[in-house]
Amino acid sequence: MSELRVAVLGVGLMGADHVARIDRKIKGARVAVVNDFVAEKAEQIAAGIDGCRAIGDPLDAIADPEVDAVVLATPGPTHEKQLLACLEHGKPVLCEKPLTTDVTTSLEIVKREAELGRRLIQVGFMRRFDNEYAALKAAIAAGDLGTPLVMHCAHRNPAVPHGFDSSMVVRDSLVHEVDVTRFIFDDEITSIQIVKPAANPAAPEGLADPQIAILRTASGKHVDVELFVTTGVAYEVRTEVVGEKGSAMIGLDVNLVRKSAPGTWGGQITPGFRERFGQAYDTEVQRWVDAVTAGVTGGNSAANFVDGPTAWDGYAAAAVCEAGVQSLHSGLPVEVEMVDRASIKGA
Ligand code: ISE
Repeated sequence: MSELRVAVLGVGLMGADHVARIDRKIKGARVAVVNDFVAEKAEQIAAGIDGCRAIGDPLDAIADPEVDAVVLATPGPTHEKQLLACLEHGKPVLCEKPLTTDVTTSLEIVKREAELGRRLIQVGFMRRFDNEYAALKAAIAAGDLGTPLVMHCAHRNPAVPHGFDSSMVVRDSLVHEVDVTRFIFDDEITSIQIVKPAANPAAPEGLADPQIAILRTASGKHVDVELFVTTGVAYEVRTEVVGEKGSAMIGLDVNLVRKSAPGTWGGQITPGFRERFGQAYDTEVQRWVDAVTAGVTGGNSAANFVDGPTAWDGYAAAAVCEAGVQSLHSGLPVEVEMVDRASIKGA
C-alpha cells in the first residue's frame, strides 16, 4: 500500500484540525475524502487538497472503495450509525470521543466489533499520547512513587461553547480524566460523586460550574478533579499523582516560564486544548496510521488496527459518565455499572 486513504467525517474545529494534520504532518496517509453536514464547508476543504473529494453522505464516504480508513469527528449522536457502517465495511476508524452518547449503544458497539474478531475502532482519548502523561505513567511503572494512592486533577477551560450544560461538564470535559484515571492506574472506576460548589457568577445562567468530581477505583485509589470551564483565563490541565514514596505533577506550563526586568517572572498559559495537546494529537494520529497500515498490509489475517484506546475504553468512559450525571443530580456517590469484560469474547 502506498498511502493510507483517509476519509475525515465532520470538519468542524477538531475535524478540520485533523485534516490539516494528515495533510501536512502525518507520514503514510492522505486525506482522500471529507464530509460535513454543511456541504459547502467540506467542498471548500476538499478543493484545497490534491486528490481529495467531498462526499455528501457520511455513510457513502465510509463505503467508498477508495477509502481505507476513517476519522470520525462528527457530533456524538451520529457516531453509533457511522461506527456500525465502519464495522460493516471493515474500515478501521479513529473516533473522537464519545464512542456513542449512551452506555447501551456503546456496549452494543463493543459486542459488534468483538463478533468480527478484528479490532477496528480506536477512541480519540488523546491525552494517552501526550509526552507529559506518558512520563507520569513511566514514573509510576518504574516504581519512582512507590504505590500510587491518590490523584488530584484540575481541568480548566477559559470558556465553553454556547449551549454547554452541566451534564456536558461531565460527559465532554471530565470524560478525559475518567480515561486518564483508567490509563494511569490501570484500574476500573467503581464509583463517582459530583459536588457542586457555589457557581461562578460569570458562568452562563444554569451552568453548574465549577464542579468537583470524586472517583474511586476498584483497588480503592482516590481521584479528585476540579472542573472549571468558564475561568476566563486560559487552558489549564494539571495532574498530580501522590504515592507512598512521593508525588509527581504535570501540566504546569513550565516550559514557558520567563524572567524579565524589573524582577518579575512568569510565562504564558496555553490558550486552548489544540495547543496544549497538539503534540498528543500528532502522535495519536501518526501511531493510528502506522497501526492501520500494518494491519492492512498484513492481509485478512490481521486482527488489530488500533494502537491506543479501544471501543472497550469508550464504553467504560460512557459508563462512568452516566453514573456521574446521576450524581450531578443527586449529589450522592453513584456506583458505576459495567458488564464483566471477560463475558464478551474478544472485547
Ligand atoms: C472539549 O470537548 C475537549 O475535549 C477538551 O479537551 C476539554 O478540555 C473541554 O472541556 C471539552 O469541552
